Amino acid sequence: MRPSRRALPRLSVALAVLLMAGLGAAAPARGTEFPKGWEGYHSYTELTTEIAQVAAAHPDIVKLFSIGQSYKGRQLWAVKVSDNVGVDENEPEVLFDGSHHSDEHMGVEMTLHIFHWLVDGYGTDPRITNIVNTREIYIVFLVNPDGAEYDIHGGRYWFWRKNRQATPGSTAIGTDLNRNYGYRWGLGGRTSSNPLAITYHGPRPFSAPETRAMRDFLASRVVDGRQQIRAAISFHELGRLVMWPYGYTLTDIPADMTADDHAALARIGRHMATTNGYRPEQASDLYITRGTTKDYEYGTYRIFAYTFEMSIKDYPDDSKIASETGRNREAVLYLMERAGCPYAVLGAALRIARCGAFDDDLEVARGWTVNPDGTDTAPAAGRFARADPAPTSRFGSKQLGTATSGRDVLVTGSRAGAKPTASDLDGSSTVRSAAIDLPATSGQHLTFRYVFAHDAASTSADTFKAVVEAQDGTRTEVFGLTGKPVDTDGRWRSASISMDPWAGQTVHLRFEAVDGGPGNLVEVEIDDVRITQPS
Ligand code: 3K0
Ligand code: CA
Ligand code: ZN
Ligand code: CA
Repeated sequence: MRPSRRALPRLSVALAVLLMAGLGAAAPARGTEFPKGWEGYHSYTELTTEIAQVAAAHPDIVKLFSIGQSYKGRQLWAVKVSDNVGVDENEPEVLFDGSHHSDEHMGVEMTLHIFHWLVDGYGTDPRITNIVNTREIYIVFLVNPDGAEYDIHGGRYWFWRKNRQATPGSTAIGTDLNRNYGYRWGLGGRTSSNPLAITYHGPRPFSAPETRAMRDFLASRVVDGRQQIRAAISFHELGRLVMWPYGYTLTDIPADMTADDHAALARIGRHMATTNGYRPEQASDLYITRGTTKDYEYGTYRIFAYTFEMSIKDYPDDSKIASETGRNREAVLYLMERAGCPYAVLGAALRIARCGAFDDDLEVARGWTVNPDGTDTAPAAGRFARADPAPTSRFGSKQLGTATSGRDVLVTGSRAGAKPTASDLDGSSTVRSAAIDLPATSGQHLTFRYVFAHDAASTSADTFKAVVEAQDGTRTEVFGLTGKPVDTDGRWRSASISMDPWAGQTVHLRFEAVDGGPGNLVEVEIDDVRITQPS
């Protein structure tokens, strides 16, 4: 829909045709089939054939690719579905994945159904058409194909959950892919370091090729420093649950989650559960886990990530595929629609504040560059960094140990050190944001929270500025404070600046702090940098 940003590395039509031809050649005459009565489920070969056919029939909105290979060398097939599918447009992205656990075959049927809803509804169903035109939807159909094939070999089920990877120093096979992600990977609850266990977390985070492929795919969706994927569902079985992060802790809002995120995650999760009849809950309410997909997606990128546990029991045949996938249709469409602004479910004020051209609670990396011009004079320990600030005090509190959201802020000299001046600024430091595309509409405001604290030895040589850098490099100071010889304690304050002069432009934000005298103390902290929606 919106102007193109950059061309994606994509499979050319010719390459896609070659790929499909190659698949045909490599596939056995008859692939592994599901046990009798379950033939309606898709084996890996059937899945491969079907997604290639559907992709070939809809080249205008589907791009077929592989995010990598399984341990046994199977392609991990994925599609992108969107208008102008060959272009990486500036549209909110959504990710669906199926069957990290290979005996949870309904996940594959779910991702296939989502694919069909999108391509079949495009151009006929206005709601689907709108979603495809305004979103970029990624589907990874089957994260664990080796396990899935193993699970059905020989005409019976083997109840195989893990991948089929050899474990160093053990005869045991397989890692639980939903314990192998690298966010707070470790032990806790139903997570095991025993290679024999069905919840074996692997010898180290991302030891499995399948989770590495997911990790690398997620990383590839960071454009201009910012993760493009806003929402995700990982489909599992069983129990009919909608679960949001975190799984690693029973705490509802731990330090690595903001209150706004928790409220929106739970609100969206509860709404989805009203549409499919599932039970909504924080993942750890089921049991504690570490290294799961959604903990990684939210923890690393602040993706609104959910696990759906499908099905109410192990079904005796394939007759429940249509109803079990169909009951998630509304939830899936709803999440794709919410991905444009998840915070909007919390009301208009949050929608305006948090869904403009820029929104950074500083909790994860979003493309700030320290010392962008190479001219900073502050020592490394005194420069801006995104960090959990240590409190400092000298004649009252100076650097505050709290953030206005979550845990982290942009701060000069985040550590307290042995004495208050130990990690002092003592020079100049600058941070520059990633590129920000401002819509051509008036009423957008740059807002941020800040602390500017100094001791009584401060002079007008101590400064804190916000600067807008225009496309042509022109820099305009839009906010500035200077020091005075008065002891000034730290306090979180708010700034709001009109961005009307730059509407329609691509800009960078800069924050510049200068400590003009080595004898004094200057502390600067910044949190919740936003450009509001147009009024
Ligand atoms: O992702 C999660 O929230 C964890 C739940 C998941 C698991 O990995 O233990 N349940 S399942 O194994 O029964 N699909
Ligand atoms: Ca598009
Ligand atoms: Zn599962
Ligand atoms: Ca923060």
